[in-house]
Amino acid sequence: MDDKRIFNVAVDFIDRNVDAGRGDKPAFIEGERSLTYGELQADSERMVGLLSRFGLRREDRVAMITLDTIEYPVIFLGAIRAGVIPVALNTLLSGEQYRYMLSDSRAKALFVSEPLYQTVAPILASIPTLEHVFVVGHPVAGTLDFAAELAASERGATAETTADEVAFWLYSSGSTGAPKGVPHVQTSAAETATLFGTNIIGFSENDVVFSAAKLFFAYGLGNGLSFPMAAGATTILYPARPTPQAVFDILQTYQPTVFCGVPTLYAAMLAYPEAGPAMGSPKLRICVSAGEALPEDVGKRWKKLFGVDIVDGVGSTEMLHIFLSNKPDDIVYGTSGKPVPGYDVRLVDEHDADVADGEVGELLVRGTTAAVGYWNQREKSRRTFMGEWTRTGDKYTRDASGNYVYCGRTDDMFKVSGIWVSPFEVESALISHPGVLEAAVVPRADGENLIKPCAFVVPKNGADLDYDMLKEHVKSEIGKWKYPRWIEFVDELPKTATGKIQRFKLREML
Ligand code: 3SK
Repeated sequence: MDDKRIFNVAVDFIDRNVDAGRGDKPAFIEGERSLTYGELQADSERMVGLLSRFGLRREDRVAMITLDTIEYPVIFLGAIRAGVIPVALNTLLSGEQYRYMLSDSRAKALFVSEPLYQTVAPILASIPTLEHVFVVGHPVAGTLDFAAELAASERGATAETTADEVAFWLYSSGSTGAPKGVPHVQTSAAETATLFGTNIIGFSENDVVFSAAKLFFAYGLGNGLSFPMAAGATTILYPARPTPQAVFDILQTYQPTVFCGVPTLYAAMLAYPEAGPAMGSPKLRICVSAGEALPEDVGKRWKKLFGVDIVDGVGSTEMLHIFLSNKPDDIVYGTSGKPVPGYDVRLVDEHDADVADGEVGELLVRGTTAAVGYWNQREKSRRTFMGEWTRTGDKYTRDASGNYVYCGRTDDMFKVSGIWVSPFEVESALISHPGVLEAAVVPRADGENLIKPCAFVVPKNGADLDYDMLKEHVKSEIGKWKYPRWIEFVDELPKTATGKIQRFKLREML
């Protein structure tokens, strides 16, 4: 149903906490710096004034290429407070990719962190719709100094936005094709916070969260901003790359109660030479994983070493956060769990007919947090946003207990001798070998032009692996016919900025 209520998510995330007496409580901590809920209220209102001073009006778009520093929530929520739409961009892209997104979104202003300015500087003059560039951090000649401009701005009033009005955009990169602008409405972030943050993870004001996934990523935005703010909790921000060593340092220094990572990071932390209980946070109560399915072996080893479970779930930029998930008291490693209450899912075949338990189908999801569509990409929008149901592009099976088991991206699945092979299942079997750090499996034609699995394997430091050893290991784990017929040993796997393996690049290499 259309929702015309006055609703501004900045009010819900900030003012509600101040009104509840949390004005002096840190909402964000970044190294030596912190920002209380009260300071965030004042700064986000000043951000409204700043936008107005520079002629930016409700529904205008402003781009953010902003690291995870305490300015991030000020810019993001301040713009939303003004009814101006922040477009959060991945901070790891190239100048050309930014040229595309800045042109596509027609953002009128850009808020860029100083360390990233050099990447965008060469393309800025080629974007006629961009009127102002604010640099966050050390001032850069020829640009506006965000801190100085914010300090010079009066506090402005919150726009009376409505629930169904667009609040912010993210960009979905997908594995191929041009990135797609994904507009989300005012209520979506608050709803993900209730449905997943509160109802599944049990976020409360007592929590301190660290998300290795950055705020520009839908997964990181929920973990590090929407969920803790909806609960009045505190987030630890870390602007640099979250290496295993850096994450262990953060866990020990800030002692978060909730840690959110991605499978690659959990695997790398487990492989870290000194990894052990003393390296973790003594207050950690739960970990969360998404971005890719968590291999069973990684989840079980993590629980054994650190004594804390990882709640593995699946979400998407299009749905804003996780809609299918394990639950802290119902964890089945190797599965993505069950639908998060508030969402419905279906598994369908190529004719959109529901498949039976145990059969592979494409996952469709229905829920209130779906994006409005893709910006200016009508054909792709129609294919993905099919009325109430949203296509995920993921293939799954459902077991007899109702748990969903990931098989691979629709584009990554392949048939061997007429039977679907889940690259993820073969990869999980490879990863369960103690000498394997990471693995990716793709189809490859043999001498008779028949398709067989081919694996790319990243060995753990110092591991002495060979083909026969891994072949026998996979056969013993998942049966005799799915083992890789070829194994290439590599130093790393191609991945998206958010940690998803780009199997299409490996297919192209073959
Ligand atoms: O990839 C995921 O599983 C995910 C989870 C939450 C939000 C966004 C994404 C892409």
